[in-house]
Amino acid sequence: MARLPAKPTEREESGVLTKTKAKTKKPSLYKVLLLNDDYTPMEFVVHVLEVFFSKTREDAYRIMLHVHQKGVGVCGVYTFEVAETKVTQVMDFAKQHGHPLQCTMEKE
Ligand code: TYC
Repeated sequence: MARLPAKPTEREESGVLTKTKAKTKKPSLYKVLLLNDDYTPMEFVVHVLEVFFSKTREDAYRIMLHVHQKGVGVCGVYTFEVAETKVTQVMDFAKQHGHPLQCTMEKE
């Protein structure tokens, strides 16, 4: 009997209809890190965490204090382009306000 054309994922080989599943790859994830320094005001770092990383004031304060005490801390985990954008935004914002705050990213 006549059959409608196979959909893109279907193939007919020797009368057997095979369907290959489209392969998806999970994107690599990147941690965005804040580094401690002696000059950036604590309140500025809390503000950065609230505005650019959507943290509550409580979480922002906790992360800021962790960075202050340990030297480095994670602000969030994102795909490459989002992480890169956050780093650029934070670095530009800190520079605009004359603070030496450093923000980097590293593969998870
Ligand atoms: N160490 C800074 C101070 O005492 C505060 C600070 C916290 C700076 C976190 C940067 O990523 C940072 N004013």
